[in-house]
Amino acid sequence: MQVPQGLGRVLVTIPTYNERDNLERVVGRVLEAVPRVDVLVIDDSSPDGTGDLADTLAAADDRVKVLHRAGKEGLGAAYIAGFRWALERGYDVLVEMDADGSHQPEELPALLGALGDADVVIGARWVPGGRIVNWPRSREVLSRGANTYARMMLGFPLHDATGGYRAYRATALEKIGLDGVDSRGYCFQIDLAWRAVKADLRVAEVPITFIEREHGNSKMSRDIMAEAMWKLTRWGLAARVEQIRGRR
Ligand SMILES: Nc1nc2c(ncn2[C@@H]2O[C@H](COP(=O)(O)OP(=O)(O)OP(=O)(O)O)[C@@H](O)[C@H]2O)c(=O)[nH]1
Ligand SMILES: [Mg+2]
Repeated sequence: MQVPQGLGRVLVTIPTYNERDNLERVVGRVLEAVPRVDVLVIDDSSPDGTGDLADTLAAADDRVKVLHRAGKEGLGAAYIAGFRWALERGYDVLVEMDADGSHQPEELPALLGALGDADVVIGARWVPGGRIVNWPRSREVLSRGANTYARMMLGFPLHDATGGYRAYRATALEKIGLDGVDSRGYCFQIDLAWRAVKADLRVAEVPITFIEREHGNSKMSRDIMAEAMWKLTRWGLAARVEQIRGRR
């Protein structure tokens, strides 16, 4: 698919924590897939030196930028910092992508293409055409379960609200407003999807092939799951209460 001409300046944001073995490859693939984008690595002072590697990549290619953060504060906080950085610098489109190779840079044109008639595009696994490679059954059950729960609680039509391969128009992020977003783990993805739906933005899902990481460690944890369950329940109940109030 062709990347629409009118999209403006595109920034691909890649949060990293200990991704030394993955970073160079993913950045190279992004720049090859869509040469006209910039890439922002958001590193939380990875002990394995990912931040230094990012600096080396930035020194070699103007399109690569680095945001160093003082310590590990979770994916959500890293993305918020990256989005603010990008909005301050006038980027028109912001993409989220993991560093671990799970999200295929070669599918970026499809995500950007779908922004032609959407404000937010989610690369989705749990839609026709979506695929998963190398996930244990337990991870699949967890992800499908979280998404079913999200649909049930929030009543929105999305199939992969936890997915972290996305493209946002800057105007969409401005409308959503980043103040007050405090979700840290996967819940950050659901949080922004939910805010986008509530703000009447056009949210589209395009099928992607998600490939489990080969190098490095997962940051998935019990805390991250607990946060998602608790917040989903709270948001769902708040939406019901609002609905009931509106009906009176
Ligand atoms: N800056 C920053 N990046 C993070 C943090 N936690 C995770 N990341 C990055 O966010 C992306 C997604 O994290 P992953 O560890 O792949 O999480 P996951 O997809 O649940 O786990 P896997 O199953 O191993 O892929 C990766 O690029 C991580 O390096 C964090 O606290 N700060
Ligand atoms: Mg991953």
